[in-house]
Amino acid sequence: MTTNKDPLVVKGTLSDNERLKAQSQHLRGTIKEDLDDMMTGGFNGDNFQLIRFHGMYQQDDRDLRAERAKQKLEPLQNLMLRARLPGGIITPKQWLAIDSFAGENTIYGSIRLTTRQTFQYHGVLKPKLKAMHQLLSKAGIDSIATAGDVNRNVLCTSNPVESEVHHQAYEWAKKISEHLLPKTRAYAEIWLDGDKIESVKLEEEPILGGNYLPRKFKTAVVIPPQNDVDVHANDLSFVAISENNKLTGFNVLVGGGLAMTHGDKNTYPRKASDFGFISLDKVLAVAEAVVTTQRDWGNRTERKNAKTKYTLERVGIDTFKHEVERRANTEFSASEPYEFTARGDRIGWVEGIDQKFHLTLFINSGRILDFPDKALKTGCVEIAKIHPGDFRLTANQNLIVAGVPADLKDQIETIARQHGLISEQLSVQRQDSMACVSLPTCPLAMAEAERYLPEAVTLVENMLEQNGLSDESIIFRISGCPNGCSRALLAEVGLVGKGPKRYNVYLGGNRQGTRIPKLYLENASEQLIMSTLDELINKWAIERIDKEGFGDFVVRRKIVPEVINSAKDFHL
Ligand code: SRM
Ligand code: SF4
Repeated sequence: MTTNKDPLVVKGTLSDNERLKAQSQHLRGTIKEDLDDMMTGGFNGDNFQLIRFHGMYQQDDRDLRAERAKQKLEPLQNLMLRARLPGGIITPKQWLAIDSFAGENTIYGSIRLTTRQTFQYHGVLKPKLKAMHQLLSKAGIDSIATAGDVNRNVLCTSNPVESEVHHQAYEWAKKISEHLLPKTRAYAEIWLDGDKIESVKLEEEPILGGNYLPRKFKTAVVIPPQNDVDVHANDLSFVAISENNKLTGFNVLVGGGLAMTHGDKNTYPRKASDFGFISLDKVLAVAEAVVTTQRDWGNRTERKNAKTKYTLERVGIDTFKHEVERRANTEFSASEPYEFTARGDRIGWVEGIDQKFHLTLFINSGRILDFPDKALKTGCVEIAKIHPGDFRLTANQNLIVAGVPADLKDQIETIARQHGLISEQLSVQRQDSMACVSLPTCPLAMAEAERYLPEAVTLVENMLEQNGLSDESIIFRISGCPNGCSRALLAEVGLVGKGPKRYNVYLGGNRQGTRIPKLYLENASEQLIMSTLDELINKWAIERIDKEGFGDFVVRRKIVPEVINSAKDFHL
């Protein structure tokens, strides 16, 4: 534990979130009482923030705001729920339970797969919240710590093919998730009618601390050569190192993160720093040490600078690393070699080493709903009814039907086709494109993302086709604001919302997800963006060397300067 005298603790007035966490009685606040307040569809005072630690965000439909205001109605308050699914794996039985709530019980009726391998319900009304948590709990699912200043849903490469290492790595993702969870019984008490404990003062949070973390914290387990989880978006990543199909340990990466504020040079995306290799017996101790070091040294006065990436820049990478070694009672050895080659999912069927088959379904922006032309939600239910394996949610917002025995393969494929879950027309460009939720539900959105993506991708597809590059793709991502939830700041072309129909355009990330892109167009209209991309794609088609990716091309040709140390050169 550090003390106030520790020179590495940022002095100053604590942010208001610190007060509310301290006064929350271990995340209880008055959420329970608030549930009975039917004067509002939302939560009052501090509870608005505290419900996030329980996996919920208060929202309203921004498309309807102006009209309701005209009618002198308050915004239609509702809740978004984000579940906790370490590694994104669930059983068909769980899928059926999830589905049974989404339909009639939510305003939007969808199951939304997220960029962090879980699902969200949008538009749950307050009176339905408790029933929702109880239904999920019965299915073995909770939403503890999927938001708020805690360690969030732990990612794990959703690779069902090299299944021996996958299984071992996935077990670690689950263990890390459990180890770093808040210990408070608040969730069980409020949502599951769990017994109230005698004195919350006695409840301890040995890892997260009474005031929890200074800011959200994200962890991933990755199995090279895939980088589907985008390690550089995470505060802490474990890179699986294996020998003869047996996991031997992990390289540890610390301090990645993507969010920034437009024009604020004190905020920037950052690649994670390599700390070195650890053996398996040290995983939990190192995870805990990274979290507690960030807990004690992270900036609690300025939330914009509170994430691990800023702590690392402020105290120095070596200082942070040595503190982790001290706390974990270990030393990192030199990192083991590994290479990332791709980030996308392998859409379609692949055969695993266990003679089982795995079908990756491309889900446009992760939105599972019965659309007029394709009943995706019903299709998933029909598959779940007969599927003996499991489902895997990917960090690219897709869904894997994993572990299908050979004799069920045709039947599952037929259902998927009948419901529009498989399409012959799916280009590699669409597979490699991604958007965050944005409007209408996200309160922070500045421009469209999910709703603009299909049209934007069609334009990019046409440009590729006109240049004889139909089999090629560009990692193309749209985020509705600079928080970058679709990881646009690790894309080869990243659009980041600036205002209605206006985006900043970042170029020069690479296909492996190991380079931050650079600002190329500021506050550009959709038209300007597309005409600029048209010119650049043409140049790329003519001047590329071998199979050079678009991001590598724009950096080599100095169309944008390479971002090497983003703390210094991202904004220049
Ligand atoms: Fe995110 C906030 C959606 C992945 C960085 N994110 C939000 C909120 C909750 C808006 C809010 O605070 O009220 C969005 C809800 C929209 C909605 O209506 O659903 C939201 N984020 C999402 C999801 C659903 C996007 C998606 O299309 O899939 C992803 C849910 C992940 C999950 O299951 O946990 C999602 N968010 C990300 C990622 C990508 C990642 O983690 O791999 C990032 C960038 C990586 C990073 O953290 O640096 C990301 N979201 C943020 C931030 C900026 C944090 C920061 O460092 O400043 C915010 C705003 C905040 O925390 O203050 C934010
Ligand atoms: Fe909302 Fe911005 Fe995240 Fe998109 S990037 S979901 S607009 S917070």
